Amino acid sequence: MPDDLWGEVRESTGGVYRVYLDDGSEVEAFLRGRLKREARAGDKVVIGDRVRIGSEHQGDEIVRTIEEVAPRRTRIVRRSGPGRKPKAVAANLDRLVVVQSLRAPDPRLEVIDRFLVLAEVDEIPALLVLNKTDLEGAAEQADLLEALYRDVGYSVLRTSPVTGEGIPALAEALSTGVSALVGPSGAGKSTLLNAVEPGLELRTGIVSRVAGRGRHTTVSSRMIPLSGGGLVADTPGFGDVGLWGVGEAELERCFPDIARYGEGCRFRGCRHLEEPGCAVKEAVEEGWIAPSRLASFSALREEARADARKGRRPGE
Ligand SMILES: Nc1nc2c(ncn2[C@@H]2O[C@H](COP(=O)(O)OP(=O)(O)O)[C@@H](O)[C@H]2O)c(=O)[nH]1
Ligand SMILES: [Mg+2]
Ligand SMILES: [Zn+2]
Repeated sequence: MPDDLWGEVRESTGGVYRVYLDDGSEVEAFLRGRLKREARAGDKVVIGDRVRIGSEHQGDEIVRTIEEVAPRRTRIVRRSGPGRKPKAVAANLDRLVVVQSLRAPDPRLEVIDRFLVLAEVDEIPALLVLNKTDLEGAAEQADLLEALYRDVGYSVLRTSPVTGEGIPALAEALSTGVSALVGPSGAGKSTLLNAVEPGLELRTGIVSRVAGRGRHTTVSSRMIPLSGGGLVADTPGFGDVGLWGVGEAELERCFPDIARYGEGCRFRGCRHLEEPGCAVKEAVEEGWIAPSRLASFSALREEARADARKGRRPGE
């Protein structure tokens, strides 16, 4: 085997990495040296990373190690608490699917906006999935949300694993590249994946969350290949990624609707609060921007400012 092989990390469990090599074969590899020290410091090799694999004969065995990590095209990061360094959970994603239920639990616009910001900050295309269309009152909710987010510029899908609505369309959307489903717990992410890929049998509902928290459970992240094409990143870290704060300077471009009108404000650096000649405020009053979007933007900006005051570096 030549010494210089590149591949993609498809699974990571307690220091063992399953790597899918460019020649189509799969190997298990470990970290050592500098990469191992960096991993201990929180700078992990994650699923989706492109890595160079070296191999060494030890007796009869071939030991493979990750020698190098290619620069990431995109990455999803998560903060575990105030002041903590953001940690990558997945790299080189092509698409973020933001899943929100229309009922049970009811949708929260600020939560949707946070997940969309997560996609925008790393320039990962986002798709909004409105799930549980089978529940009572869901249709009215869906009409409102779909209009709101289509106007901003996002693709929106309505789904229900119960009736099968939107499942072929979701499979089609996932059929190229690497996607990740994000969104609040209970929105139906695992149920949707099970519907797209029968036989996958991801655990769903509250029971699995409790079981997954067991102290001795080995936490693993993996990429699931779909039979219709495409891969889906499945990592336990996605549940709370939405809480990650984005720096104030980056925030406006993460709200395409606000950024679009913000160029027309009289003052540069307008915060779209009470400044005269604010084109964003005007657009909200005239119905071009949803009030909820400006509210989310303002809330996230306040968070970013509070973080900056605490001396925490915005972003990564
Ligand atoms: N009525 C209804 N229930 C759903 C739908 N999708 C998921 N659920 C239920 O919602 C709960 C949470 O789903 P789950 O997939 O575990 O959510 P996750 O936390 O986002 O992975 C489970 O009890 C599912 O059976 C749907 O479209 N309609
Ligand atoms: Mg789940
Ligand atoms: Zn303004």
